Amino acid sequence: MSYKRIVVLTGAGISAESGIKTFRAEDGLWEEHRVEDVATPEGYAANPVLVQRFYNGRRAQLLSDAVKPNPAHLALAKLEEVLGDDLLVVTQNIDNLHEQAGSKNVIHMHGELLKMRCAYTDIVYPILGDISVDDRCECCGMRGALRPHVVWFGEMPLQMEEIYDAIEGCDLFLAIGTSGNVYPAAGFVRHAAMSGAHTMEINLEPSAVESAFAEHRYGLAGEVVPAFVA
Ligand code: BJW
Repeated sequence: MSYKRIVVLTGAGISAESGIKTFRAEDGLWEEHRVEDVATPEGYAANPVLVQRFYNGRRAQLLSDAVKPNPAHLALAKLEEVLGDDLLVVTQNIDNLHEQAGSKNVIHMHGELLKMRCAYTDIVYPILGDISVDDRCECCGMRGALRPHVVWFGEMPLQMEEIYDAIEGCDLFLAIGTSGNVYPAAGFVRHAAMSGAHTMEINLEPSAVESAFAEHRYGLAGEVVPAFVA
């Protein structure tokens, strides 16, 4: 690997072989729900019980023994052992499979499933079980204040300044397992290319922004990523 500073953007496709459904496949994560109902602040305000149940179910799945990091997560963790802080993983995923694989330099731009946040104070807490709308928040004592620590449509993704700084300083921008439908993440490739980085997409199929990438490798992330970083 001749690249010195790498930013890897990961999406749901990297966790698919670990048994976590992607969003936009036919049997995807939103199959039984309208996106507006479970992934917007308006949907949460209208039916917090439904939204908490949706995330409680995904949390239980992540914590089950069946879900483990796959060779793509492991290969990126191994690459970090070589590059240290010069490898940054920016993930849109709210699972913790990169961390389980051993990656340390990870930004969760769409939040984390194993955290909750007080809607009034923005204090973030770790969580290993269900959240209920009846739970009292530790910091403000209010019932119903605790919401999933995730970024819904219309909300600002997290750590954007750090992400853009890293993209501007990288010589390789690699996107893995993301459909390129959701912004600002889908726009990172253009930013990286304009900043002079080589850009590569690894995905099952061409993404919505595939024409912005200089290089493409199509196939299962669990096979293509280890082969690429080896
Ligand atoms: C495999 C594989 C295998 C399968 N191997 N590959 C009009 C134009 C532009 C933007 C907008 C617009 N109207 C509104 C917007 C903004 C909006 C947006 O983008 N909307 C679009 C629908 C158009 N964005 C926002 O609102 C964001 N906020 C924002 O923009 O704030 C303002 C701002 C602007 C500029 C700078 C900074 C801020 C917030 C977006 C929040 C997204 N939240 C979600 C839910 C998170 C919580 C949760 O998990 O429940 O994030 S939505 C969902 O989509 C989730 C994902 O992270 C995200 C992306 O999905 P991803 O990862 O790409 O998954 P899939 O399923 O789409 O694709 C998987 C891919 O993997 C596929 O291609 C498969 O082929 C592939 N694959 N198996 C390799 N084994």
